[in-house]
Amino acid sequence: MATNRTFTMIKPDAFADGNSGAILKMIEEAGFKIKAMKTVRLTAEQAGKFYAVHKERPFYNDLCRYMSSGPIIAAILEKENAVADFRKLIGATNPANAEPGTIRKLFAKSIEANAIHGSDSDENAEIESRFFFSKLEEI
Ligand code: IDP
Ligand code: MG
Repeated sequence: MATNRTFTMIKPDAFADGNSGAILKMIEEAGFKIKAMKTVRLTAEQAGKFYAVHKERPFYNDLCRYMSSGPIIAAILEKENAVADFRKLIGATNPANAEPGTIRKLFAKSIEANAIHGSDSDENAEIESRFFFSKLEEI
């Protein structure tokens, strides 16, 4: 996958609260192009696979429950320096530490229900995109 891409999910809390439109507007206004997007609901097992890297963390089971608690929006985004710029746009994992104006500062409820996901590397952006979208070559 091109390295000018990242992967995002609008998480169940933000989706349920009707914040998807406002969040997508911020993403587009920050210069990201939406290359692919869909609404899905993960099973707890699928959420567990997506977050397998956190398997040993104390919050893992809660995280899987939360991420499968309702629909999410999964999307592939394109922009120069996409991964780093998107992490900046979403803000710190814990909204208490997120910069003003970031998506998590505006919409996150807690360190767990933090509104949005952003890949942390080009490599993970590709792995995570393939988790949700097939035929990446055609996107
Ligand atoms: P990130 O989403 O900012 O990359 P990660 O450390 O990769 O943060 O954690 C993945 C997700 O797990 C977070 O976005 C959040 O939903 C949840 N999480 C992370 N740390 C905690 C915690 O200490 N308590 C509860 N949930 C957490
Ligand atoms: Mg992460």
